[in-house]
Amino acid sequence: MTTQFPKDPGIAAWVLLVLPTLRSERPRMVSFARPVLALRQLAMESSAEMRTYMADGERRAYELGNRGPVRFVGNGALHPDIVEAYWRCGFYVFEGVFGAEELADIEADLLDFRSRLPTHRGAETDSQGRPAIGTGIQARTVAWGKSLSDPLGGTRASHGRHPVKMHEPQAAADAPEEVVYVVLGSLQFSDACLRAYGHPDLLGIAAALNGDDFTPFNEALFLKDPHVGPSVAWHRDGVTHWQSPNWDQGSHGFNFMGQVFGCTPENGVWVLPGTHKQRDIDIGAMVAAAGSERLPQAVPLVCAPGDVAITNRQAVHGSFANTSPDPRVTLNMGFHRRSAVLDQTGSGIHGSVGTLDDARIATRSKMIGWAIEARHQHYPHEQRFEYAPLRGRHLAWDDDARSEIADYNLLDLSI
Ligand SMILES: O=C(O)CCC(=O)C(=O)O
Repeated sequence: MTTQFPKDPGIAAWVLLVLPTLRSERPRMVSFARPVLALRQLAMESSAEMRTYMADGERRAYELGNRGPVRFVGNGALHPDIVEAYWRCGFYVFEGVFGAEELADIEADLLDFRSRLPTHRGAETDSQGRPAIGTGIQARTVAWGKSLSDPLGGTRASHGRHPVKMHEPQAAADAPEEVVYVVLGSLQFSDACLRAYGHPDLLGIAAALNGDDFTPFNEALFLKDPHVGPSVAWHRDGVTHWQSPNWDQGSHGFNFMGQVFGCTPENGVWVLPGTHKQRDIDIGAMVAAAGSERLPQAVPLVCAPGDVAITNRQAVHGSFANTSPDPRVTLNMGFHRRSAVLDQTGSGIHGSVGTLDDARIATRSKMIGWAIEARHQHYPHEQRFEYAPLRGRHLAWDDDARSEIADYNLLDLSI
């Protein structure tokens, strides 16, 4: 049996089971009951504490010894120092993965991408009157949040995995009411993102860490625009294997986080090193013990343009609202071990609820083949990655493939 893009049988279940919980993701409204002066003082105090926290976190991040260029040793294995540092910390910063040519390609493509976003929540057209990104797509794509808000913390969204609301700084009076901060299923909207997904070093790392038969998870663009980008409250990503008898530190896979403009403590993701090794964690209790959402041992991902961080999905992580003048655009690309996914029930956080059987995995994994081919067309002299599950099979990247990938993220392998 083959599973087809995009009409997965699980869509009905997704609409029934998951949509209602998404609708309940209403941000809690900030109370304006306190006197304005008191609010201002609070903001100033917290910004001074925040600056100290960020400086301390950045210093600790550089002390971890988990950054450097991609290095392979014989037979496609990742350099043992990288493997050790990744498993010790739960993240690693690969420096300089995207070179200047590729970064220019991605930036140009993303300019076009942004011009195709809907004009406001619910709009079906972009500012030029064209059908906007996400129009006609059944899967979740464009997510909106209020400027500098925390859309997820303290809500039931995504199985309640963001238990604590982050501080919501006051946005400027002329800030937009709402901004796009995530676009899911991004490979169907951006050829440059598809080409980046086929990067041989990234796929080589996925094979080295998750096995040659690794599978996709999902892909997304995180947009943290200067002075308005919302936060993503502390959470860990996995929902399926916490109680599995053979659970380990890699059971819920990892996300690559490719940085187009780099990222800083102010606009980037923060990680609590080592938490990917812990089965049980109470984020609410950690925040209560810290007295604020500034978790004391957390460190920021600090990246230059072209760096790609890898973050274990089991590690506690999150990002603060972006009050800085610097934009962040992250290409998220997640991968799993096949054994962690096979015959599990999709969580519905990404993609439809349904059994992640061989057929669904095979269909979803075709994105890797198309990405390798799309990349080869653009960078013909680069050694292309050979993806073991598709060995001997050629997937043409052409107009037929392009129409086939509409709604591909209904099949995301979400565990
Ligand atoms: O990019 C961010 O701000 C958050 C990313 C994240 O939480 C994730 O990839 O799970």
